[in-house]
Amino acid sequence: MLRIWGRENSSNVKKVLWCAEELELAYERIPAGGRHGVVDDPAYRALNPNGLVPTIEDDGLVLWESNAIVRYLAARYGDGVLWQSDPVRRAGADRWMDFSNSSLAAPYRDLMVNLVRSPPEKRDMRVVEAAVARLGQMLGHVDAALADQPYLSGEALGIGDIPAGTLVQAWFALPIERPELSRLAGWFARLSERPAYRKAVLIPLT
Ligand SMILES: N[C@@H](CCC(=O)N[C@@H](CS)C(=O)NCC(=O)O)C(=O)O
Repeated sequence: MLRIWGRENSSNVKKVLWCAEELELAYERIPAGGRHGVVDDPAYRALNPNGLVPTIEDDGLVLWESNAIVRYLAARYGDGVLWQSDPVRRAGADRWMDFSNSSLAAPYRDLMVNLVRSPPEKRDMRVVEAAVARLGQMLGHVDAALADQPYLSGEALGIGDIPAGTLVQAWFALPIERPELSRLAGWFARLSERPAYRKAVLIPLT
């Protein structure tokens, strides 16, 4: 059975759990990272030398890096569902996975560290302000892409929606001022109707 190591409040772990839920895969989740520890155990380091989560083991394959895991699970178990075999359609979705890592993840992390994981007296509000501005600007690109299609992956949910869809939860949940991005809000509403998203992603931010 698929095994997934990681704490459920990690955005990178959520991507993998959401993907597994969408594909209706049977899996075992082993809590790891944060207060659970485990990631510094030699046995875990042998699986993932970075000591980060998530890591998976599936049918003898050990894999880390959340986006690579999502691609693997979708390609192996979700052809025609989350995975598009047509290279052109897949590239259109795949691009948003890299965009999420390169442009959304850093300001998202700044918001989480300051507004969720730090007590008020330890928050750096200048960092928060810059992160809100940067994330708003970058999510503007997502909003624009959704003018022509209901999902970042095209007409249906796919790999391209998973990383950005995971991070956008915080954008709508945190007490910040948001620019009006109606297509982004519509996409988030569509995601929020999905049982897999509700189970893996729409849990309290901690
Ligand atoms: N690029 C990696 C980043 C992994 C990562 O930074 N994971 C964080 C949680 S989101 C982590 O393991 N933090 C240490 C911990 O939880 O103990 C991925 O996408 O999998």
